[in-house]
Amino acid sequence: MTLLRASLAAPFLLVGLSSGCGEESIDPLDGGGGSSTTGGGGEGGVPVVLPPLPDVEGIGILEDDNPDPAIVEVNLVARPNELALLDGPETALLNYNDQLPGPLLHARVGDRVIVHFTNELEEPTTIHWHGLRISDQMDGSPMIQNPVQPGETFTYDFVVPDAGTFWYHTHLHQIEQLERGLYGAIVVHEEAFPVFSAERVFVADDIRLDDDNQVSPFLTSGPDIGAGRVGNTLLVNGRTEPVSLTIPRGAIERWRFVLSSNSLYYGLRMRGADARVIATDGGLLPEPFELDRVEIAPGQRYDFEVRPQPGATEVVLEAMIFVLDENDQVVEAPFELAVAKIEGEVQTAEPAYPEVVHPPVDAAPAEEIKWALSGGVVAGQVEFTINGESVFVGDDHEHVVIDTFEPNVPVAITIRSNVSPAHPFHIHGQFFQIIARDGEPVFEPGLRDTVHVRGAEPATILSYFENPGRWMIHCHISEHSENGMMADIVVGEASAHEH
Ligand SMILES: [Cu+2]
Repeated sequence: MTLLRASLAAPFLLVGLSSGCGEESIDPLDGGGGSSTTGGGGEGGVPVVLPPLPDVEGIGILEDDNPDPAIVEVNLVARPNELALLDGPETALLNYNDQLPGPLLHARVGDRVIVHFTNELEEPTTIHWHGLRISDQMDGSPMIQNPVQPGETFTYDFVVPDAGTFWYHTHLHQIEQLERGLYGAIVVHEEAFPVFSAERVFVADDIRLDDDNQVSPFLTSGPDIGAGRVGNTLLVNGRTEPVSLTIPRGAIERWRFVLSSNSLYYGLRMRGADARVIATDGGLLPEPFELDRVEIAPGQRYDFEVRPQPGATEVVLEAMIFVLDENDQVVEAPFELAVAKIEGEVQTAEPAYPEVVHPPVDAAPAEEIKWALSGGVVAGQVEFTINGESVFVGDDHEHVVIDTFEPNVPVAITIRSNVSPAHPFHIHGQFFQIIARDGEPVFEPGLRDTVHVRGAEPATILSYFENPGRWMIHCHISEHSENGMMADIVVGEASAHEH
């Protein structure tokens, strides 16, 4: 059982926000960041120093080696590692900086992030910064970046344009590299971030271990390919036990949740707390909403505002997951992910949320297109497709651009599947909003970079394609993407550097 640092029992002190950097609206069309060291500027242009970033508890943080407050400069090493996940033998994994998940990349919107990456694996790899709308040259796409070979280094260098909860992970040989642990979380704080009594991050995953606690062999046919490999052991922040912590009465906390699983999706719910969804993949919502339960697909994120209920003794975050019961029937069962004992008391000021405006979803789309997800067996090999195209990433990968978009023009895309139970479908470098399922409008507020396309229920998304470049689109189930359910789109002018 992992025990996180207990919350402060003393009354929480609000970090002073200077008047020069109070509420700011977020321009959804402004991809740029600007310096984070100074706020709006006081009288006579005197720079206003922004408050330090709050602690984010739950995962060790990447050490920032750069004294410039506007630059986060870190070192990441991917290499084989062994960790004690269960009693008995340690599990052979692949990790970033020998941690599972990899260490937390923590920045403020507008910061420049420099990652000195070293590949100490015995195979090539890249790092994808899932959800960051950065340059396609830094996106970790093996279609653009030459994969980093064993023993080689690469420097990722970009400005983070959006605040929110994101994650990073390998984008090569993903079936095995991702399952073995090459992923980590990213937290980017708003310039004038709402202040909570605590912030926590939870990264949930599952892994399939054999009787010797080793990662089970990877199968090339059957349900692992059809529906995606599912583990037999749940992991939260790299542990097989629910996260154990304490939360004081009167607390108002921000819980950031990343689902890094391969194909397992959760119904998330909370007991003992008044919880609201305050952010999705693309950051804070214009209007938080309350939940009994929210659905989360692989690759997606939610931020919750959590307030312990007056009569409760604990706050429990749990996942409803479909499992097989003893009669081999599919049933939904609850799994505790985090248990917070309510201890002590604090007084917490109401968090001041910045004004957030999302691109309108009621605008008539300039274009309505369809992406058909399909698959079959071709010459004895499973092959998944998008609009009939099958793209493989590997040593002799192909380049297939299935669509080209004008930047900042709304396009509605209906994604339909006729193969496999579901596809968590990810678009690199862009945000979109989910506007309909099976042709019916839905209430799924917030910016997304990943949409769960469930079988026989087409999902319609609306995107403004605000970030020019050449971008991958793919199912986030590794067995699907690596067997062809992957393609590229181009927004604006095609990238100058491709190979
Ligand atoms: Cu899929």
